Formats: sequence, C-alpha cells, structure tokens
Amino acid sequence: MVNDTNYMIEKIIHCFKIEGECTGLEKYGNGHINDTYLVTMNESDNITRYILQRINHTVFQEPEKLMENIVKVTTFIKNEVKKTAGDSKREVLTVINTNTGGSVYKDTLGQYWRMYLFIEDSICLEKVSRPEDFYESAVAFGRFQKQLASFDASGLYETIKDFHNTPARFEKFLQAVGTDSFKRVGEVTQEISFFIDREEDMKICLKALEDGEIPLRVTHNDTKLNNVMLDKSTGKGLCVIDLDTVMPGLAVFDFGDSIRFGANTAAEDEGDLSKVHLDLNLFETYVEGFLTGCDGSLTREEMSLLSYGAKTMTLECGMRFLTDYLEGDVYFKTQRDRHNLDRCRTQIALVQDMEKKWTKMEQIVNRRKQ
Ligand code: ADP
Ligand code: GN1
Ligand code: MG
Repeated sequence: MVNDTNYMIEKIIHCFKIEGECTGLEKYGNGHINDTYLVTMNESDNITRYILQRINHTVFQEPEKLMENIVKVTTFIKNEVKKTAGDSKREVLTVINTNTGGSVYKDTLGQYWRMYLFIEDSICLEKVSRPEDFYESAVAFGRFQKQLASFDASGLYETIKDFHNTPARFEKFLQAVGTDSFKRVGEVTQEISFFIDREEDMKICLKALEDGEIPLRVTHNDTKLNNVMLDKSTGKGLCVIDLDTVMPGLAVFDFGDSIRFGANTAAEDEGDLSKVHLDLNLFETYVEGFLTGCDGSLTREEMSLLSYGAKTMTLECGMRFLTDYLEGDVYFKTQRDRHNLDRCRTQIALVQDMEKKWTKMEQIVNRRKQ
C-alpha cells in the first residue's frame, strides 16, 4: 500500500472478520453519499472481494441503528432467497461482522465503517443502454418490495426523518431560499418559482396515503439504477443494494425514483438540457417490469398514482439539489462548481417533459392496469 490513507484503510479492513492478505484496494462506485472501496483479499490463492464503506454520518446520524436495520432486512431476505433455492451470497447483501461481532466499526477519528461481500459476476449500470436491463432492474425492485411484504416494519428505525415527505422537503427548501446563506438565490429565481408553482402536485401521493387510499409499505426509497446489481451472464436482476433508506414508504415512490433516474435520456448532471427527455418506451418497460416484480401486490389505487410517483420524485430530487446548492453543497458529493445546480436543472427539464407527455404516461399505466 502506497500512502497513508491506504495504510489507514488497511488497518480498518483488519477490524473485520475476514482472512488473508489485502492485495487490492480501490475507490469504487458513483454513489453520492458514502465512500466506497473495493477490497481484494488473498488467502492461499483464494481471492475474496469485499465492499468497504465509510458511512456518511452527517447524513445518517446513528450508524449503529442504521446497521441494525440492514442486518434485520438482509437476514429476512436471505431466508426468502433460501426458500426459493436462490444464491444467498449473490441475491442479497451479506454483512461482514467486525472482530467484536458487531456490524459497524467506529475508528479512532469517530468514522463509521461497514463491510459487505462483493457481489461477484454482476454488473451495476449508471445509464440504461439496453431496455432489457431497465426491465430487469424494475423486476428486482418490485421483487424486493414483495420479499419484504410480510416483514415487521415496526422494528425499523427511521434512518432519515421525513426522507420522502415531499411537502416537508418543500418547507426546508423555502427556508434555504429565505436564509440564502451563500447569496445564490439571485441566480436561481426561475428555478425557485418552478418548484413553488408545483407545490400542490407534491402533496398528491402523501394525501392518498393519509386518506387511506394507498398503503404504507416497506420500501427501498433510493431506487436508482446504480443501486441494483444485474447478473453478468444472464442479465437478470440479481440483488438490490444501498439499503440505507429501507423504511416504511410508498411503492409509487420506489417506482418514481427509478423513472427519474433511468428513464431520463440524459445523465442526472447533464449540462446540455436539450438532451433531457422522458423516454416513454423506457417508462413503459419499467411499468411492466415493476408490476411483474411486485407480482400482483400493487393495488389499483397505487397503479393509478404511478405517474404522480415519478413526477413527485423528480420534483423532490430537483428541489433537494437546489436546496443543497443554496446551502453551499454540503449534502450530495459534488465534482465541479454548480454541480448541484446542473442536477437541479435536469430534474426541472425532466418534469417539464413529463408534463408534456402526461396523457401518454397515463395511457401506458392504464393499459397495464387492465
Ligand atoms: P451510496 O450510498 O454512496 O450510493 P452504494 O451502497 O450505492 O453507496 O455503493 C456505491 C456503489 O458501489 C454501487 O453503486 C455499486 O456500484 C457498488 N457496490 C456497493 N455494494 C456492492 C456490493 N456488495 N457488491 C458489488 N458492488 C457494490
Ligand atoms: C443519493 O446514495 P445514492 O447516490 O444512491 C440520495 C438519493 C437521491 C440520489 C440522487 C441517502 O443516492 O436520495 O435520490 O442521491 N441518497 C440519500 O442521485 O440521500
Ligand atoms: Mg447508491
């Protein structure tokens, strides 16, 4: 290992119950929240790979409780996988314990670390290039929800309060506008107005929950394409990862967040907004895959709100990016100036395109409802 950081991380690796010599260590993945490393261990020529993550404990304030959730959820899913004679090392995350038997290691700097088995022979996509892959990701996220249908949610800790409470996000956004700590409001007045004009849309799905029209379920809540692994040889949806936000939530939001990211014809941070569109074919593909994965468990009322799920998640995420921009880029990892603003603008462009295509989106969903 060549530098101090790697030296430090190697020491951390050995706080987990794994065998052998560390022969590889590299930064890994494109998540916006945690720091992820791929670790290769060699024991008598047997290579085993692991994912080591520093949990962002500004975002997740109680990492021990968060890991308790993940242990509960993965243990439950492992049993479900075994019932279907599946591969319990590849179809669900495996948490590696620390030497003292816990699931999280706190280092001397107060940083929190966890380790998973690396899911071998799988791929993780940042962008849809083949509709079949998007379909398979949809099946996997739908199946994830179905697998957890009988899971007791009462023992789950809320890892981020009001995570998909879009009206509460709207209030925080207005506060950030009001405070304007970084004097950035002046350059984003159009973007601010865009969200204010759509305040009512943001309430629709949660109102349906409050009115008892749709159920509260255990959901993933961060269903980006790069949070699901596909089998490298069969292309099938294999394993849902990034379980930090598994909490009670709305199925239509799990559906919607996938559309927001995967059915966008451009990257989430594309600077050229003329490239940003909702791909209706991908929208339809995802509807089909998600309903297949949920396997009959979605109610007709939930199906009726799928398009709103997509619009709400896109509005919410755009508003979160803008809030972070106004607050000085403290939440999402950024790689350039105005990165969060670029991300906010793609979400706005995507919502605008959804509004143009709304009738078609609804027709697609209605066809599938029959
Ligand atoms: P973040 O919360 O920062 O998004 P993730 O848990 O999603 O972190 O991990 C970041 C990336 O690391 C994923 O998009 C995926 O590419 C990869 N990854 C995470 N866990 C595993 C795993 N167990 N096996 C293989 N790849 C993984
Ligand atoms: C974050 O962790 P990651 O990169 O999968 C964020 C999501 C956002 C997403 C936007 C815990 O997801 O809510 O939708 O960025 N996760 C958290 O890309 O805030
Ligand atoms: Mg992720």
